[in-house]
Amino acid sequence: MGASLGHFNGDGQLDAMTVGAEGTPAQLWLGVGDGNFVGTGQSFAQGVSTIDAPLLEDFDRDGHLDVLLLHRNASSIILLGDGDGNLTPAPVSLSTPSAASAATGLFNDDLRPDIVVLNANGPSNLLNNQPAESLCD
Ligand SMILES: [Ca+2]
Ligand SMILES: [Ca+2]
Repeated sequence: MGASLGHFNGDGQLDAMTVGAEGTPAQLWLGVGDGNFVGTGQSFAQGVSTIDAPLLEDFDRDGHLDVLLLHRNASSIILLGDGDGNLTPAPVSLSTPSAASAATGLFNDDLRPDIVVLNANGPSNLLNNQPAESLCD
């Protein structure tokens, strides 16, 4: 469970990506600037146990913020932002069967944000962000 703040549309107001308790979907809320947020009506990954607050990064480097939803006992997903407050699941499947946590950063010199997954039952692994918008071990 958790929430992460970022700019998902171009209005300059902070928005919030939230994940709830197990069985509830992840949702994007657009900030209106007075402390309130309006739901976009989009929901993702309902029924899947999401471990952490969403990780926000521009994974495909198109200038629009994207989301990693890290799942335990399931494949994690990346949602690609379009800069207008819409998110679309990326056509990649991230196998994270024993994930406990994750972080994103530039782990090699290609300037594409990678993901390191900390596993509960084994060594950590690095998902290297490859040019074709795919992440692989
Ligand atoms: Ca906004
Ligand atoms: Ca992006």
